Amino acid sequence: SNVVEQTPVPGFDLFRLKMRKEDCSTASIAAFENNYKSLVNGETGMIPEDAITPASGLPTYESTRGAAARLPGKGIAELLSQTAVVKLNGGLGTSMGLEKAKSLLPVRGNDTTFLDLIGRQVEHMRKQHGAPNLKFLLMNSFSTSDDTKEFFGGRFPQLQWTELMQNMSPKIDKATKTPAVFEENPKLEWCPPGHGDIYPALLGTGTLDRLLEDGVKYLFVSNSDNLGATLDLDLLAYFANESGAPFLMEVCERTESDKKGGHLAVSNATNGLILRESAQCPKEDEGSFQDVTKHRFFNTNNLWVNLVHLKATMSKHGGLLPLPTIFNEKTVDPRNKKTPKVYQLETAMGSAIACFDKAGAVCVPRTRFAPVKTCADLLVLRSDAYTTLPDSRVQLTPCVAKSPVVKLDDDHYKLVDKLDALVEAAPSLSACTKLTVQGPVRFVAGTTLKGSCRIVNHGADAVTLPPKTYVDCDIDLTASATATADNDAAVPSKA
Ligand code: UPG
Repeated sequence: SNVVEQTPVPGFDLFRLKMRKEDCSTASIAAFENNYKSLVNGETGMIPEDAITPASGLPTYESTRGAAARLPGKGIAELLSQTAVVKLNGGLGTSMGLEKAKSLLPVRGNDTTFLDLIGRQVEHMRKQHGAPNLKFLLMNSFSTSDDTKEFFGGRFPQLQWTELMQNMSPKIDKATKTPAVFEENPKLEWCPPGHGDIYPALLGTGTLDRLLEDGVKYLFVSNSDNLGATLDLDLLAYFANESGAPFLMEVCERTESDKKGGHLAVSNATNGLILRESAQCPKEDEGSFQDVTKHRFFNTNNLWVNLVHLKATMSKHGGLLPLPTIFNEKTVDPRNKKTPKVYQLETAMGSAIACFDKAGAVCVPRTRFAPVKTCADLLVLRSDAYTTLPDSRVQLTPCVAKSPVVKLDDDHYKLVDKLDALVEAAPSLSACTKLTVQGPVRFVAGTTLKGSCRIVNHGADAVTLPPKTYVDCDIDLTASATATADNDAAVPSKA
C-alpha cells in the first residue's frame, strides 16, 4: 500500500487497537488520527472572519456551455467512460424523523423515490450517450447499506452499481480523551465520520485504485437528496478538458434562505479557496457568515474530483487528505443526556478544496441545487412546482420562476410521518410564491394555492382546508373547526 506511517500521536494507541479490531482500514485509521491530533492539540476547528476574504470572480456556468462539443477525439462517449458518478447516501435524515436512508423517501407521484430518479438518470445517460461503462457508485453507511441494496435489487435488477462503504469512527470520551465505552450498547461507541470520509473510503476499500485501473479519471460527487445534481456534460467536459483544475466545486449565489451549509471563501494564509461550514464559524462571526451579500457563494456539495490528483495528494500526505476537523459534542447515548459526554469528529467533503493547488469553483444556477433538508422542501418537490423531465431530471416547472418559500409549523410537519398524515395530496403550488402554515391543517386533492397564502388553525385537532383555489389568502380555520369537522379528527366529540 502507498500509505506512509505518520508520526504517532500520543494517546492514539487505544484507538488504533479498537479500530483494527473492527477491521477498519489503514486509510480510515489515518484519517481519524489526523482528526484526533487536532483535538489533542487543542484546535477548535474554527475559521474566524479575519482569516478569510470573500470569494469573487468565479467562472460562470454559462462560460462552460459548449464544452462537450469542444472535446477533441471521440468526444463525450469517451469522456463518460472515464467518469464515475457518486451519490452520498450515508445519512438517515434523522432531522426529518427518518430511520432509513433519506433517499428512499417518495418524492414524486406513484412512490417514486430519490433513488428511483437517480437510477433512471444513470440508465438514461448510459443509453443516450453510448456509454454503458459509465460508473455509478453509492456511498452507503452501515445504516443505509441493506435498505439500498434491497431497493436496487427489487427495482433495478439490471443496473450496474458499486457500493462504496463508508467508515466508522470511535467516539471519544470527553473527560479522558480515550475511546468511549458504553457496555449497554457498544454500537453507540461508534459514529459516522461525516461525508469527508469519502476520501479514506475510496482509498481504504481499494476503490480508488480499481477506478484508476479501469481508466476512470473523473469523479462527480453530490448529495443523494439533491435532485438538481445531474451529470451535466458541459460541466464534465469543462472540468476535464478546460478548467485545468484538479478539484472543482459547484457553488450557487446565496439567498436569504441559504443560511445553513457552507460558504466559499479565500484563505488569507494560503490565498487558496476554502470552505467554511456553519459548524466552523465562531459565534462572534455569525453575523458575517449570515451576510449573504458579503459571502455570496455557498457550496452545493456538487464536486468534481480528478482521481489522479486525488491519489497523488493523498500519497503526499501519507495516505490522507488533511481536512479540517469538525468537533461535535454529544452524549455517548444521544438520547440519554445523563450518559458520558463524548466528542464525535467529522470532516466535510467540500473542505478538500483547500487541499489541491489550483482547485476551482464554478457558479451554477439554482437548477443544480434542489435539496431536501426539511419537510417543507419535500412538500414543494412533491407538488406541481416541479416537473420530472423525460430523462428523469427534476426541475422547476417552466412557468415557475422561483421555488415557493414554504414555512410549515414544526410542531405538526417537522417529521415525515406527520407530514404524510396531514397532506393527503400536495396542493398545487406552481403559482404560489409563499405559503405559511400554522397549526394542523389537512390538505386534500383539488387544492390550489396562488400568490402568498397563510393558513392558520389554532386548534389542537387537524382541520381540512376545503379543496378549491385560493389566491393571496389569509385564512384562519380555527373557527370552522367544529363546523367543518374533519372525518378523521376527533373535533366534535372533544368539543
Ligand atoms: N452523508 C454521508 N455520510 C455521512 C454524512 C452525510 O453519506 O457521514 C451524506 C448524506 O446522506 C447527504 C450528504 O452526505 O446525502 C450531505 O449531508 P447533509 O448532512 O445533508 O449536508 P450538510 O453536511 O449539512 O451540508 C453539505 C455540505 C455543505 C453544503 C450542503 C448543501 O457540507 O457545505 O452547503 O451540503 O446541501
